[in-house]
Amino acid sequence: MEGRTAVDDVALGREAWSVLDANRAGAVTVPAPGLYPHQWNWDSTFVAIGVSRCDTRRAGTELLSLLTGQWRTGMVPHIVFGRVFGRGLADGYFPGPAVWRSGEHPAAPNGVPTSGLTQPPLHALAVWWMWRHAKDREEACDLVRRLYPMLVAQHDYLATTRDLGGGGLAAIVHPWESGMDDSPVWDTPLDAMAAAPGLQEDEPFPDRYVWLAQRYRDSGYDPAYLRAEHPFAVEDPMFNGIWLASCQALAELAPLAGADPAPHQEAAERIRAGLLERLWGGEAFHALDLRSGRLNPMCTVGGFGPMLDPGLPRDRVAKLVGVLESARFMGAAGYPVPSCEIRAPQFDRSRYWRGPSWVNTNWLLRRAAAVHGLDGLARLLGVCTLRLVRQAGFRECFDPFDGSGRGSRDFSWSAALTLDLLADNVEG
Ligand code: 2M8
Repeated sequence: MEGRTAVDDVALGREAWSVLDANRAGAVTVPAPGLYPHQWNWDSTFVAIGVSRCDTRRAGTELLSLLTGQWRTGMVPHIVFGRVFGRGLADGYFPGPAVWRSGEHPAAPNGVPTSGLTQPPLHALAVWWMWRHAKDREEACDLVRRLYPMLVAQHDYLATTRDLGGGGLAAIVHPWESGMDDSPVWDTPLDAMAAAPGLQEDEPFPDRYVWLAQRYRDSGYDPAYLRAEHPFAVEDPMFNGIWLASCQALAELAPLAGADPAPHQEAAERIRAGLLERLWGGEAFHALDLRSGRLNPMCTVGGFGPMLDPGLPRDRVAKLVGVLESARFMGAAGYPVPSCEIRAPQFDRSRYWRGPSWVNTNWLLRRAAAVHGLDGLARLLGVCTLRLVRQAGFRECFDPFDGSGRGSRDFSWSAALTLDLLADNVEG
């Protein structure tokens, strides 16, 4: 499903639905059956956002099934393994359940194998999106009431176990938790880790990733180990910008669940203060390596995450938009938004998260532009994203210069978020 010259909106929407149906196994939509045959955390939130435009029940089912993997600590794992697409649990994706061994942990759900890491907490925003767009209000309110306590537990986990820096932000403890796995932002902390006992200095990156996950597992997924010893602890602006937006969403949903919105508003304020005090680098937000105490100088698409906050001061928004629209990002890309600034030596137009444009980050930046009333920018991001999928298909990511597709074909979040853009009639 690619390489077509032009497709009208109705046909494009039909193609998106058929991709989502083909990638669905029971209640779960997997990212891409060949490469990622299980349920992934933030992928399912993007799927829920897209399908909620006309199928509230399917959006709710997607999120509820992801949350069957939630640990009693509140942690929502980045992969929930299942017997899908005819594969056994053991012979599909690596690292699979045998590496994570979630079944041995007392806080993990019984009988639902998961990873031991999390991913960006977009869930509450996805539930708010579903509620906002639902035609059947009663059905949507029921879903909100069911999901609300799980979302609160997730946020509590981040605010306690993951505030490793003590500044109100959540730290990620593995690049996989960022969702932007191979971003050059992780190169420095991963290089610093090379001196750790038990790791070969010239260990290739994929093995370092597995080694890091295994170290955390071998600690018994222990919060005290994370705080004191784990070699990778980074405060990431996209992860925390998404968390902030989800706190605001929870505050809006609280009355539907008969709960008090104030704690979520206060949490959002704490995260905003943390972002401004700890991650602002003068013209964009940067990742803070808690082990070295240094802000990473790289400017990537993740640095725009805090723009999801409508309360971000206007001078900061103006600076961020200046960088985003410059030749460092959108200004020199035919098919924005590149995942890494173009002038950086680490920029690579074809390698995952080191240059290509992605539908999900475009969607997040479009949402960020919209919350600040930047209608022209929001429209441009919507139009450019639809141009990508019209020309190259629902690919996993795209070359930012010529728009050609990269990675998996028929990728779920690219299809789902296309449905969301079409529902807004961005080209109309
Ligand atoms: C990619 O990440 C997985 C590990 O979680 C991988 O590289 O194997 C990332 O693009 C991530 O954002 C995404 O959630 C996942 C599944 O689509 O693939």
